[in-house]
Amino acid sequence: MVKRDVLQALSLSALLLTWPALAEQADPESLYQTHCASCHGTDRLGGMGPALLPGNLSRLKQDEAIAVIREGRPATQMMGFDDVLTPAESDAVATWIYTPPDAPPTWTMADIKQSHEVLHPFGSLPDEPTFDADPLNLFLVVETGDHHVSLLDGDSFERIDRFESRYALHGGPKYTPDGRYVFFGSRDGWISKYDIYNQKMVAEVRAGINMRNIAVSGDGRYVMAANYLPHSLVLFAAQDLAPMKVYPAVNENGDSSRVSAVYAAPPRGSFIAALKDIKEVWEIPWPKPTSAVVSTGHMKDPIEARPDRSQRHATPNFDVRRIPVEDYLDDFFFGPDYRYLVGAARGGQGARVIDLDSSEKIADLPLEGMPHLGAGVTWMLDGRRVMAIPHLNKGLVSVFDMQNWSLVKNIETQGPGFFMRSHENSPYAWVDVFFGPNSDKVHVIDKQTLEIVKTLQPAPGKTAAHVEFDRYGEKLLLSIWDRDGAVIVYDAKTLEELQRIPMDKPSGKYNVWNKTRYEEGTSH
Ligand code: DHE
Repeated sequence: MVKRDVLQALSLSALLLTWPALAEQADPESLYQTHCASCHGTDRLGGMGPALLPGNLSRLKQDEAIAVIREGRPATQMMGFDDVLTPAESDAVATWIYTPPDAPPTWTMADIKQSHEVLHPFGSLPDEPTFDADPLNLFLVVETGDHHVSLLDGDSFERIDRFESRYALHGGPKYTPDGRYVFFGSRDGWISKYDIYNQKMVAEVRAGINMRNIAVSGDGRYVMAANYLPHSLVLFAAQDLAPMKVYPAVNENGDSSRVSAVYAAPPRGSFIAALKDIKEVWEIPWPKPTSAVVSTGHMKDPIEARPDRSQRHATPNFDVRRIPVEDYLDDFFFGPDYRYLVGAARGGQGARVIDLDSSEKIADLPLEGMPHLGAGVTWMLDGRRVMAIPHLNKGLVSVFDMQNWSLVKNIETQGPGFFMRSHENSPYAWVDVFFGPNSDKVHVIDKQTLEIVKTLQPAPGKTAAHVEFDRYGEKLLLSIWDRDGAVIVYDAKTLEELQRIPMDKPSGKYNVWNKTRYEEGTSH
C-alpha cells in the first residue's frame, strides 16, 4: 500500500514534471498558423510581414529570429510574443521556420499579377519636385535597422523624407534615367516604385519569393527582376510595374538555375543575367528606344519616352541570347562600355573575362582570394584603365589593367572588404574592412600610387562600410553600420569629417547623378 502510494506520488510528480514539457511540445506548425500566419501567410510566403522560409531568412541568425519572436521588432508591425508563447514554443517556431517546406513553394505569373498594386497611376502626380534641392544630387540611404529609407539633399544633407520600405531591401535601388522615380527590391521579392518628386510610393509588385536584385533598362521603360526562388527572371513595365513576362531560368537540357543577379548594360541595350547553377550567361535585349529617347540612352522624361501607340501595342521581342561559359559565373563586373564581362567562378577559383560581342573567354584573372566583383570600380592610371576589386575572404584589393588584363598590384588591407567606391573627380578610392576585428576601419587608397594613404576609424567598435560620393566628387557619405549608427559626411579631398547624421543601421547610399550617369567610381 505504502509502495502503491509512493508509486502514485512518483507518477504524479513525474506527470507534473513532464506537464510543462508536454505543453512545450505543442506543434510548431499549429502555433505558427495560430499566431503568425495572418501576417506571414499560411504557406510562409509572406504577407504584411516577410516570407519565413529558410532561403529568405539567410540574413537572420536563428537566435536573432528567436529574439524577434519574443521581443518583436521595433518600428514595425511585428509584436513580441513573450506573453503568448513559452520560451520553448518560441524556439520551436523558430526551428520550424528554418525548416524547408515539404513541397517547394511556387510563384506563378498569376501570383505576380495578383500582387500588383498601382497606388498612384502614372501621370496622376505633379511633375515638379516638391523640394528646392538639386534633384540630380539627391541621395537615398537604405536604413536596414528599422527597414526605412532616407532621402537626403546632396548639398545641405537635410533629410527631405524618411519612409518605410519593404522588409530587407537588398542591392542598389535603381533610378529612372531622369532621376524622378526609383525602384527598390526586397529579398522576399517585392519591387516598390517611389516617386521622389512627390515622395510617394506609386506602385508595387511581388516578382518572386526569394529575389536577388532588379535592373532598370537604359531607357527607363523596363524593370527586370532576378530570383533564386522560383528560378526565374521577370520583366515588368517600369511605368506601373505591370508584369510582362516570366523567363524560367532553364538551359536547353531542362536543368534549372537560381538567378544570382541581373544588370542593365545601356550601351548594349540589354539586360545581362548571372546564373548560379548553369554554365551560361544570358543577354536579353530590350526593344530599341524611340526618337523621344536622347542619344546617350538616358531619356529626359519617362513621359516623353513612352513608346508611340503602335509600339505600345506591339509585343517587344525580349529574346534570350545564351552565352555558354566554362565555369559557373555568378558575380559580375563590367567595363564602362559593357563589352567585357568579368565573372567570378564559384568557390573563388579566379575570374574569367568574357567578350560579350564574340562570346569568347579572353582572359583568366589570377585572384588569390574570393573577389567581390560587384563592388569593383575603375579609373585611369597612366593613361590606362584599371579596375580594382576587394576580396571577401582576404585582406586584399586587386588592381588589374583592363587593356591586357594583367595584375598591376595586390594592395594589402587590414581585412576582407565588401564595398569599394570612388569618383572620377576624386584622387582616392575607398575600401572598407567589412569582416574581422578591423571592421571599424576604412582605407583610403591613392588612385595613382596605389598606396593606402589613410586609414580611418570613425566609430571604434562599430562597422564602418560603404561609401558614396556626391555628384561632383567633392563630398562623400560613409555608413556606421549599427542600430545606433550614422552616415558621416567627409570632404573628399581633405578627408576631414564634416557632419554626422544619426541613422538606424544605414547600409547602401545611392546618389542620383552617379547612378544615372553610370559614374566610373560607383556600382551599377
Ligand atoms: Fe549584397 C549588392 C549579392 C550579402 C549588402 N549584393 C549586391 C549585388 C549582388 C549581391 C549581386 C548587386 C545587386 C544590385 O545592386 O543590383 N550580397 C550578395 C551575395 O551573394 C551575398 C554575399 C550573400 C547573400 O546572402 O545574398 C550578399 N549584401 C550582402 C550582405 O550581407 C549585405 C552586407 C547586407 C544585406 O543587406 O544583406 C549586403 N549588397 C548589399 C548592398 C548592395 C549589395 C548594400 C548594394 C551595393 C551598391 O553600392 O550598389
